[in-house]
Amino acid sequence: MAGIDEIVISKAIAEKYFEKLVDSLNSDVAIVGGGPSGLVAAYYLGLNGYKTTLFEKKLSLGGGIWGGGMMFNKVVVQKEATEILDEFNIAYEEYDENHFVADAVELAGGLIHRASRKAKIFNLVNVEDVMIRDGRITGLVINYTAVEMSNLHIDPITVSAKAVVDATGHDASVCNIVSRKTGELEMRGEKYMHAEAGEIGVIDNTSEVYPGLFVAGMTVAAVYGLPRMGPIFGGMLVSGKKVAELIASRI
Ligand code: 48H
Repeated sequence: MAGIDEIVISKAIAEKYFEKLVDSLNSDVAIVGGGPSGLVAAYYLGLNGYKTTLFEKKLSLGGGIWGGGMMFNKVVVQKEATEILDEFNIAYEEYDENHFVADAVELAGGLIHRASRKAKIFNLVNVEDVMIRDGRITGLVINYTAVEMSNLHIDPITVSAKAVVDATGHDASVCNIVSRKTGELEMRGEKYMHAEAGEIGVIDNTSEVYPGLFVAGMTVAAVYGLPRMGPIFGGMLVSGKKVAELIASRI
């Protein structure tokens, strides 16, 4: 343990962080939100060679996974999503032929681990606006979450991307901004609970909703007016994989 130097530690952190930030100013894909759909999308896009950056406003990634249902930290997925759990090496057990159970902490940790190997991840960064040129999203406007929380008047910075994914869950943050500022994206609003219809709807409607802007996960329900599904996460995982495939076919 000899030779450790506080200033070298500080320099290493600052240098490597800003190296990552500068490198991420231009990405193929920028994902907003580090919940299940965003993490799966980040993994598959990175795996397929797309330069991918993910912004998460909170300290921890994982979104709504950690608490399972009502803080019972187990999550349910359907059979169609188990191949994604296998790909991420996440354990699960069969509850019956339609329902499989995984540990919420392992699911969150496993998704974060693999996604962070394939994409550049920034936590504590809030996406507060978009850049638009000629009717197409060309990037994001970002600021530290602490700036928003402390209500300081500090201007944001910008990053560019060929495609943006709104994976911000119930908030549908990016879509709401685009809807409000362009008037060209209708937000139908998430509906009542109907797990099966919600799951199918989210997967089927994972799509490009505005030129350059794609939706995955619960944001799909907010845009398309679909039912919610409660603590079943297979649709989120499959939607994340689908958006990655969709983007790969477009850029
Ligand atoms: C940066 C942001 C911003 C922003 C939000 O909520 P999530 O887990 O999202 P999904 O869609 O991958 O998964 C949804 C699932 O967790 C869920 O809530 C389900 C299945 N509910 C069903 C039901 O019936 O209730 O993650 C979204 C992430 C969060 O970590 C946010 O902090 C983050 O996006 N986020 N990050 N900039 N402007 N807005």
